[in-house]
Amino acid sequence: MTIIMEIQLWREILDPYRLAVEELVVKFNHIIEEYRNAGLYSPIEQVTGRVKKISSILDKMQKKNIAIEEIDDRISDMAGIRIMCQFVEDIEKVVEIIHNRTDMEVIKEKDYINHMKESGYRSYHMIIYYDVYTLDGTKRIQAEIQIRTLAMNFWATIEHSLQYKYKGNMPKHIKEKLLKASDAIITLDEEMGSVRDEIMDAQNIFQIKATLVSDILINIQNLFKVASKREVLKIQDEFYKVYKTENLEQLERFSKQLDIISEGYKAQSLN
Ligand code: 0O2
Repeated sequence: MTIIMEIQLWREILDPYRLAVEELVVKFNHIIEEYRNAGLYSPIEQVTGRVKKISSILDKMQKKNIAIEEIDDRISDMAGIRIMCQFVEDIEKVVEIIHNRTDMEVIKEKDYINHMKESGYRSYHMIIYYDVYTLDGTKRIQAEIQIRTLAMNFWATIEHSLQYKYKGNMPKHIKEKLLKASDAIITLDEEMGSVRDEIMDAQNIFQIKATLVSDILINIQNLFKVASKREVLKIQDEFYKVYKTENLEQLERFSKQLDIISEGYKAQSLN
């Protein structure tokens, strides 16, 4: 009986956090989509979220002497969001985006990028207030957002597993290896940062091309409904020829011409 009551209690406690994590992941993914749809480079590469495991909550309660009624206030990472960026420079852009939002109120920040932890850990942490709407009304909860590069994330994931393995007693030689690896991550991020503009250009071109091809194919498909099959096949052949040239400007020109043809058919069908 008590077990069932406790399970229900945990579900009640965790439900708003689950909702917050789901909503926040959707919102950050939408930011990525907005950038890409506009043909722009997204400072966010990837987003993940999790609700803290009950066992980890229990560990923290024990470690910090926190009572169950206090966990909403005293455990700020019950809802955790992780934002991965390609480059270190992107992190400050993401921090700015979060500051400018009215649905997320920043209450605490920790800059472990410029102030690396002794372990070698690097990441930018933000604690926010976020409102979720439940049957019981609005609940203002805390969520932790960790922002880091893909390389920093690689390091932190491995180091976290080792911390778990050695439970606070990590051998000195492993600690040293991790610090060395952390240095290598700093160098890697710096090297990547120095070719950032070129990488961004390449990715933008890829995105623009992908959007153009998708627009053209949808347009051709729609033309099948209104134009003669022969004409559409001719347009399709033309598209393949232009596509093979790998020339973005030609592809853009073709897309514009196709728009004009489609508009013509639309006008005809309205008359
Ligand atoms: P888990 O298992 O990831 O949930 P504070 O009470 O604010 O003084 P706290 O809560 O430790 O101290 O805050 P901090 O330092 O901002 O750390 C919050 C989270 O950042 C940690 O959560 C980790 O996820 C991550 N983190 C911090 N330091 C390290 C580190 O040295 N290595 C790795 N891999 N991650 C780190 P938890 O609850 O400690 O752990």
